[in-house]
Amino acid sequence: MQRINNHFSASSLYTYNLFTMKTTATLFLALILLTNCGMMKNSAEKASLLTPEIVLAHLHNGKAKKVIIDSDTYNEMDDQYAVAYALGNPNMEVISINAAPFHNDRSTSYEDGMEKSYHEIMRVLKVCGKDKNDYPVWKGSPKRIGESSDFTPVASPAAENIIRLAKKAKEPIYVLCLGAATNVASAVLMEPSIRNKIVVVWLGTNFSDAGHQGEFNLVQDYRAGQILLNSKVPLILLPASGKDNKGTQVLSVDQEEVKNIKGNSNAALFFRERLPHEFKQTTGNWWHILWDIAAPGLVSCPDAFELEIIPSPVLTEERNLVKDHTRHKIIRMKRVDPKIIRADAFRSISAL
Ligand SMILES: [Ca+2]
Repeated sequence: MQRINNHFSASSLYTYNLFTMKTTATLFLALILLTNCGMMKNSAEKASLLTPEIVLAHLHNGKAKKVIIDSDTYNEMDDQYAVAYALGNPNMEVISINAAPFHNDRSTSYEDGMEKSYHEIMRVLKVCGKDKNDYPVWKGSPKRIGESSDFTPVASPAAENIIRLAKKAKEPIYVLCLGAATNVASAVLMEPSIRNKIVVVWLGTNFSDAGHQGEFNLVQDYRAGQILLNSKVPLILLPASGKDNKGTQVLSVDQEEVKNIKGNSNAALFFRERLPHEFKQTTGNWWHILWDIAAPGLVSCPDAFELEIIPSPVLTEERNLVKDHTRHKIIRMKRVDPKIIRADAFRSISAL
């Protein structure tokens, strides 16, 4: 398994001894799995036993992780790279892929965005020499949780897939949420006990110093974002941008960088030439930000990230992110080394 030295070791914000964390995490994970067999079924309102410290230790344990990808794949050109990155990477095992809703100028409605994402996932799988028999693909919600005012979950094959896989998991599953959090938040509302089995990695929000929360994935389903931050589900937040911190926006690529995808496989040709060319026709240049590769990047190369444990911020009805030190804790990315993640992504895609 590939290991990369801790790029941020000198300035890392969390000071826990990793050896102690790993030992503690192993014991706690065993306890969690035992208690899940019985009494925890009746304690849905309790917080997850997967504390941020245990999640950090598990993330850094050097073992391959099981992941579910939940992706608004057609909305941009970064989800496709993120999916291929995960498929070609030895540090994770993709156990299924969900289509998420979105509505922008590439869709006529949230349902249309979800349907187009479903077909885009199929296109990416085909390009990578795979199909539904290799990786189950599920349709997600046709609408937002935010279309009702009372936080009502939206049942979908994708949400039910998360619940089904989480219930039988023997190790935490990382749910890589690359778009609106509708499917994931619905799954947590429908079956709160999965909070002991999943870790949600969400590309959502901006850093609070960016002020008003206009981040795309959050705006797509604001209620779903509120649910993730309120539900006590284990959460690793990957913000897009901030005033003094660029967040995942540092993951830009240009025509020269994309040439680091090597070989002449269908996947290599698609991601080095065809997909950037498709977007060049609409944007006029090759330069692009691949925000979503941050999520598989975190699972594959956690040492390339500077992470901090913070009280889960409150998303107000006025769409501001407000600190509240009385709240439960989550993990948030402070900084990522884009060179490490780009290199790992392109190496993984080259291996397809
Ligand atoms: Ca996305």
